Amino acid sequence: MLKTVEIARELTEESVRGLIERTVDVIHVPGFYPKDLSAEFSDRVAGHSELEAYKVQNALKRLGMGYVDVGNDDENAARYHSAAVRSIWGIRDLVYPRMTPLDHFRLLLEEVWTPGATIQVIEGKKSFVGTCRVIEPGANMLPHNDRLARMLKDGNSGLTGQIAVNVYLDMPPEGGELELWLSEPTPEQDRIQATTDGLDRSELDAPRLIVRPANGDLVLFNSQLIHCVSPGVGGRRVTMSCFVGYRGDDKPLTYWS
Ligand SMILES: O=C(O)CCC(=O)C(=O)O
Ligand SMILES: [Fe+2]
Repeated sequence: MLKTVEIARELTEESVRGLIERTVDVIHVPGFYPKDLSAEFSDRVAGHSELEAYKVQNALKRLGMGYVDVGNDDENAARYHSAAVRSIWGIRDLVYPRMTPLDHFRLLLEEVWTPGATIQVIEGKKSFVGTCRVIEPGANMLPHNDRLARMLKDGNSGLTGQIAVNVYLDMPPEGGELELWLSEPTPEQDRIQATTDGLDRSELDAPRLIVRPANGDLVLFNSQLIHCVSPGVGGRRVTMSCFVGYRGDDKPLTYWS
């Protein structure tokens, strides 16, 4: 029999550990960021001159290059790292002196996790953190999982767990839900993802858990498990996100985008 789904409503050391151990399926904190500020921040992100389309799917646009866009290319890696901290500052400036939702999250994470939390270093350099994504209505994302080691040349990140963090700033009137399969890809499915955008939905069962966050909500889930976003209807979908890396209960967490 399938176990019941476990939803935590608070960001605590236990709930974070629960995601890693898979005793918690999702952490969903409603009203994490004020609704009025979510609307203002989304407008600034969506109207930003540096908003870039993903190389492969241009209905997905983003502010801040994610490590996923490096794609094992040295020039892209150099571009990613040289812009990393400047991009963090650029996004912070959009609402300064108020806080972005991810800056608030980074502080809370440091406070709840006993050994603390810090920016992930990749190949000796600081990472960017806080990608802002704008997804146009109808855009189709493929089911996938996210695992830093798959993107590294030596295939070794030192992480034993990875969590996806999203703050939902502007949700479409319909669709745009977060779909969670609560299962890991097979080794074959993991391999497929090294060279594609994701998995064929028709080859998977139905998602086990569907989360529909409201504007301002914070959601964390285990990114090593298969997940997807359903196409939005009737409006854009704006989020701010990062990953959190885990390497043991007695080690600091790290974050990057
Ligand atoms: O936007 C979302 O709800 C999830 C996006 C995603 O795939 C991730 O955060 O890893
Ligand atoms: Fe993902």
